[in-house]
Formats: sequence, C-alpha cells, structure tokens
Amino acid sequence: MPIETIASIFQAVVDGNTRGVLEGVDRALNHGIGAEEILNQGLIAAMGEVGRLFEEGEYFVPEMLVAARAMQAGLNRLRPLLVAQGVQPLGKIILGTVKGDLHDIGKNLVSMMLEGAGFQVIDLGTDVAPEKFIAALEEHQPDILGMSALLTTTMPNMKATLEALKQAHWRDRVRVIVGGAPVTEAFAQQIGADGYAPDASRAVALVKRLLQIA
Ligand code: B1M
Repeated sequence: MPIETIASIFQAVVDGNTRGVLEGVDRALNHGIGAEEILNQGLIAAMGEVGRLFEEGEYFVPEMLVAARAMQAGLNRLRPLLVAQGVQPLGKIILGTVKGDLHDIGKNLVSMMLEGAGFQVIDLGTDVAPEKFIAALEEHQPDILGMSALLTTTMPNMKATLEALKQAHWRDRVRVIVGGAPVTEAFAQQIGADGYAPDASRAVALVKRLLQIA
C-alpha cells in the first residue's frame, strides 16, 4: 500500500493533477509514510520524470507548468513537516529577472523546477536591480545566483549585475547562471557567467553540475 501511494503521487505530478497529488500526500501521511520519503520518491522523482519528458520533446511548456504547479501544491502541504524535521535543501538559490524586464513566466518555471528538485529558492521577482541582487546575497548567502532576461535590451543588465558583484567582492563567492529566450551559451561566456541553461529542466541539471550533486 505505501508503495502504491507513493506511485500515485508520482503519477499525479506527472499528469499535473493537483487534487490527486494532495489526496495522495494526505493518504501517504495517514499511512505513516514520512514527509521526506514522500518528497524524494514522490514529488522530486516525478519532476525528474517531467524534465525527462520535456527534454525528449514529449512534454511542452504548458504540461511542465501544470506538473510544476501540482508538485508545488504537494510541497506546500509537506513544507511545515519538512521544516519541523529539519530536512535540509540541496542548496540555496537566488533568482530574479534583471532590471527593466517584467517577464517572469520562464523564471517562475525555473524556480518551480529547482524547488521540485529539492533546492531552496529565494525569488526576487522581476525588474531586479544589481544592488537588490547584492543585498539578497548578503542576506541569504546562497550557492547560486540565477538571472533571467527576455528582452535584448535588458540582457546587458546581466553583465552590469556581474560587474556589480565584482565591485562588491561577491563574484568569487557565488556561482552565476543565466537564461531566457534571447540568452545564449556564447553570451553567457562573453559576460563571464558560470553557466547557461536553455530551459527549466536543464537549469536543474546545470545547478546540480555546478554544485557537484549526483
Ligand atoms: Co514581452 N516580449 N514584452 N511580454 N513577451 C517578448 C519576449 C518578445 C520576444 C515578443 C516579440 O516581440 N516577438 C519581445 C522581445 C523582443 C526583443 O527583445 N528582441 C517582447 C517585448 C518587445 C515586450 C515589450 C517591450 C512590449 C511592449 O510593451 N512594447 C514589453 C516589455 C515589458 C518589460 O519587460 N519591461 C513586453 C511585455 C510583455 C507582457 C507583460 C505582456 C508579457 C509578460 C508576462 C509575464 O511574464 N508575466 C509578455 C510575454 C508573455 C511575452 C512572450 C509572448 C512570451 C514570453 C514567455 O513567457 N515565454 C514573448 C514572445 C515569445 O517568447 N514567444 C515576449 C514562455 C516562457 C516559459 O519561456 O521565458 O523563454 P521563457 O523561459 C524559458 C527559457 O528561456 C528558460 O527556461 C524557461 C522555461 O523553459 N529560462 C531560463 C528563462 N529564464 C531562465 C533563467 C535560467 C535558466 C533558464 O537561469 C537563471
């Protein structure tokens, strides 16, 4: 029964079935399955499968979004229990869309996929100025800083943020990743970022690679 319950949560996330996820999580908890097991074998494993389906072209952004929302509903139900048990996230990530840019759909998806993979995400929202990124670094001491840009006119603000990081003596203390429709690997290298990901699923793989998480 416990295995079937976890499998039903996994399938509900893959199907983007929020109600199914919540019912499955409640059932699992009632069966005495631990919150961490539900998280790792149900929610996180399912988001790994969603990422695989996306990379293989079987899922597109809408399917990934619905699955991520279903996963987040389950995560929200488990969060108080995980906090109470002192379960540590895999790493801490600050995310934001750069100054002048109000696009946040892709960034939110990246945030949800990272949370789904077990990371703690501090999302600064949109129109984030370099000084706001730096204040957040000081406050949260993350492992990774992620910037998103959707406009060719705001891409230079990624470079400006990297420059500000250098000035504030933060550049050697945090890995910086970038993404967004107009951003490319070549641009990421040119501005001195540590990594680029073309989509949310590959952003998770990139972060794991940078933090040497298997
Ligand atoms: Co705007 N917009 N928009 N827009 N918009 C684009 C980007 C545009 C390409 C449309 C076009 O002209 N064909 C164009 C940019 C042209 C350019 O720069 N060369 C454009 C423009 C011009 C504008 C305005 C200037 C329009 C105007 O007012 N005249 C204006 C700018 C406002 C501003 O930001 N200051 C504007 C406004 C808006 C809306 C507010 C109406 C709305 C945004 C709503 C919102 O985000 N809350 C909007 C939208 C929706 C779009 C399009 C249609 C869709 C963007 C989107 O959400 N894509 C877009 C056209 C298009 O892309 N077809 C367009 C889906 C999303 C899942 O993909 O964001 O690429 P994406 O994210 C992907 C990857 O890129 C990656 O992972 C995500 C998931 O797989 N990724 C990362 C993203 N961030 C990452 C970070 C990472 C790693 C990966 O690491 C940290």
